[in-house]
Amino acid sequence: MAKKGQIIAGALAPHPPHLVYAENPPQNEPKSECGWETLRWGYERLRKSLAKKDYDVLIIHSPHWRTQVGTHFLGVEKFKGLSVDPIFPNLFRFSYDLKVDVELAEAIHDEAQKLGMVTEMMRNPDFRVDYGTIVSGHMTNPSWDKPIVGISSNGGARYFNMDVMQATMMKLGQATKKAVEVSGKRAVLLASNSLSHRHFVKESPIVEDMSKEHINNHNQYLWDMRMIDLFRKGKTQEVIDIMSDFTEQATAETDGGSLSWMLSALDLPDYPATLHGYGTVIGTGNAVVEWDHLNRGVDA
Ligand code: 2X7
Ligand code: FE2
Repeated sequence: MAKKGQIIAGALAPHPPHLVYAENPPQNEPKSECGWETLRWGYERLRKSLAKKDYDVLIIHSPHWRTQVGTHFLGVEKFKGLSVDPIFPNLFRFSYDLKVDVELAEAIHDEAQKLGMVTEMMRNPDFRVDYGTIVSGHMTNPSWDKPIVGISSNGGARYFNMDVMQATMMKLGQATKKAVEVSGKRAVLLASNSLSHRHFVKESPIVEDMSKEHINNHNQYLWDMRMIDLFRKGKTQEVIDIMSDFTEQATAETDGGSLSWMLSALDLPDYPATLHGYGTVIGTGNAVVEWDHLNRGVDA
């Protein structure tokens, strides 16, 4: 009998390019002295935790691959190219070379279609993979030795409203879960988004000067702490219930639906999540958080 596939973990895995810049991997041209350690150490803890569980594939939902009609999936086995952050080209010029689990991407695509979603496989081999997917993928698995499934975020929150977007993400989460179960694979889900997302508009002369790094304003911080508190208490239904207010009032990057998708795929966990790290990046709030779905959060 075929092995039953399962989602072994979900993680909030934010993608500020600053984190890759501060890590100095050989793929990234710009070099740094240091920076954003609380988040980078958080990712280190996430990697250690995931390494203990073993998994086959990373499924990444990214706010920076934004499709206006439907949800799209990377549909080519390999992508290679140079990813340059349009806002921070001084920090992120990353040569990527990644593998895609096209079979699983197609399975999620098909399940989503069955639920009435508008979907598309992206078959252009020269497509430039967005930096959200790359940064979350790199920070979670810097060796890139596992394939990914790349999922676009849909612009429905702006075109319609947050509730429409979130209802769609609930379906996408369930489609993801079903496809993973049928696949026989062990999957880790990454919601690639910051929490509060109000940027400073000027960089300090030394970008990694941590004496200049802090939250943009107190309101943003209060919202971040409220969300993290709910994650840690296992109250994810409440997270979903307040997602629209959070997104609007904290200018949060949850408007792309990554977090809603992941929580839906995990069936809205009522067990505690593990906070691996929190920190600000050019004023935005970011948390690395793991839902240990395999053990239902027993170590959290
Ligand atoms: O895309 C981002 C982000 N989400 C947060 C902070 C800084 C840069 O880029
Ligand atoms: Fe972003």
